[in-house]
Amino acid sequence: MKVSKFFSFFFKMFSGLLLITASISFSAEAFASADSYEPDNTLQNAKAIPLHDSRPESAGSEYDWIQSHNFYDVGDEDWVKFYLVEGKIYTVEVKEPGSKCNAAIGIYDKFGDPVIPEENMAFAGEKEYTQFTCKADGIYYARIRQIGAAYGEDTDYKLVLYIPIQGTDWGRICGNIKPPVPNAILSTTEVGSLSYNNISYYHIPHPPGSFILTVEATGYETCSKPFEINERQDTTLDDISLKPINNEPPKYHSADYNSPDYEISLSELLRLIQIYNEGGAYHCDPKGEGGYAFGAGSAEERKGEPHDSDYNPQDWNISQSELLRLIQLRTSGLYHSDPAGEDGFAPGKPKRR
Ligand SMILES: [Ca+2]
Ligand SMILES: [Ca+2]
Ligand SMILES: [Ca+2]
Ligand SMILES: [Ca+2]
Repeated sequence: MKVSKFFSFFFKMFSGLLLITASISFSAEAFASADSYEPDNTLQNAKAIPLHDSRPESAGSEYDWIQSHNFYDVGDEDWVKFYLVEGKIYTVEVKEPGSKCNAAIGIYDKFGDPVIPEENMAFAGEKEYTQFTCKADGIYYARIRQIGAAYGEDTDYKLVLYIPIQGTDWGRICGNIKPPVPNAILSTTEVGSLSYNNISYYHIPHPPGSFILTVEATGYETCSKPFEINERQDTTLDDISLKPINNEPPKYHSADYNSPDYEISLSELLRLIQIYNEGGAYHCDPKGEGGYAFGAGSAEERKGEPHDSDYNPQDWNISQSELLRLIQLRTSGLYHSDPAGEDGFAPGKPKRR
């Protein structure tokens, strides 16, 4: 049958990719260890970077949002994402580079199209930066890649995103988002930021005056909060409680584990394909990639939560149709939890009923 031929090709291709991935992570041990933001080699795997507060009094604080990266092995590149407000100037800077770090910085929109030409002015061991004016509110990406053949030792660098003309009268707004959600967009007319991982605390440099903070998160009603901030002051806002759309708290699919963000990345899909290719049987394993391991395991190892992809029937085995369902959720871009969905999920963004 044509369809099965297509899929055997498809799986062969992915098995090849898996081998490549496995060999990269193996040889990495001989060089340097991966930075804590890996895997982040694609736009889809980009990790959020909040806006750095460039005031001297914020230097060295826990929330200065300076990220430590490196180019740990051949082909490593680092993608970050951030929310920008129209008409403002932004800087992405690679600072304190190791002697072999020769970074180029590219800025991309959500479609992966370059916003400005890639910047590569400095030599190895020198800081690099790019500066640009944002043309429309939205999420943007930076790709930091190594020029030349050096990887591993001495390729480390620090990465910051900041507003270069941040006024001396700026203060900052801080507070908590409940529940903590990754990639929530926090924005005013002046400044925007993405919440980082599952940290509920936000901490954003902001000019003084009266503003409205808007919080948008997948699966939740958009929430607005007026506030006032005085010159050079820290203003702690009341907790922001996000209300689930249709009163159904969003739930992540267990395939969506690195990172959980209502998007099934290629590497997340590959993990399920890997289980399928190994025969489909799996069991719970807290130390296994994504919380599961190959093979039927013991009865004890099948007492935990089954994988969300194992639903038709739930038999501790991933069938081809169950795998196809995950491909469908991935192809739609975002997915969401939906009790009416065949597997408790549905493609696309949640809609109000
Ligand atoms: Ca890296
Ligand atoms: Ca990387
Ligand atoms: Ca994901
Ligand atoms: Ca099954």
